[in-house]
Amino acid sequence: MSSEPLTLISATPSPFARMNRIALTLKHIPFTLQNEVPWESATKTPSHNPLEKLPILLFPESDGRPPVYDSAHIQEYIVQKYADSPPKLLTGNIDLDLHARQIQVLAEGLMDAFVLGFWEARRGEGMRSGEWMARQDRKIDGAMGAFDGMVRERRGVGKKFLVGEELTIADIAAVCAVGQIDFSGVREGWREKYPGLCEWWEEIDGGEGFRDTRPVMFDLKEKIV
Ligand SMILES: N[C@@H](CCC(=O)N[C@@H](CS)C(=O)NCC(=O)O)C(=O)O
Repeated sequence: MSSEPLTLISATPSPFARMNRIALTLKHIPFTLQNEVPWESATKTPSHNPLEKLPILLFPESDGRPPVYDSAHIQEYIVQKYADSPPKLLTGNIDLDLHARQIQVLAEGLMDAFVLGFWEARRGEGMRSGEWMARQDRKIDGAMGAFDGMVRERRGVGKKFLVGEELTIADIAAVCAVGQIDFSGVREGWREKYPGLCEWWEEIDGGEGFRDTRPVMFDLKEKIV
């Protein structure tokens, strides 16, 4: 195995890639960040992932190992491979970890709905489907409500994190999903609607690994290719 660093193909606003960036940073795993715009013709994304999506984790060329794609799949690799580098990011209890991964699934569903709604909104007048956008909105609102409920329940029993006693992939995923909603401005007033979720999110989002990975918009120069 090579001692060269891993490469993460990422996009500056991507909440999916942000989950992996946070895990790599917290575990002090050296990696090179390769920022791309996956929607444009110059992107290298399709040469590593037939689904043309990022994040993608690349091993050094000399390793000959194929790329790893899908944020949850990458997160699993990071957690398992670097289990000896704290923080662990899972509890080691099968039922609690099932719950942590479930929260990660929920967060990714919110992010997917956000991306689908974002592109639908950019379609020309008359091309846009109100029903499709409403469907995505429902998913976003459903997930936000669910996160709020979880945070209230956990705080009610004096717990800081969503699962177990320490930060896990569940907290990372939920913070990235809520961060995407906040950053994009698609839900004005969410902070007032969910004050507990907002307070919880702000606290974790202000920590190491989170502060320096907050989303930054890129310039979309091309019509989607
Ligand atoms: N399920 C994927 C979703 C990743 C995703 O949607 N990434 C966006 C960037 S934020 C992308 O690359 N989209 C390009 C496309 O859908 O063609 C994951 O969790 O990694």
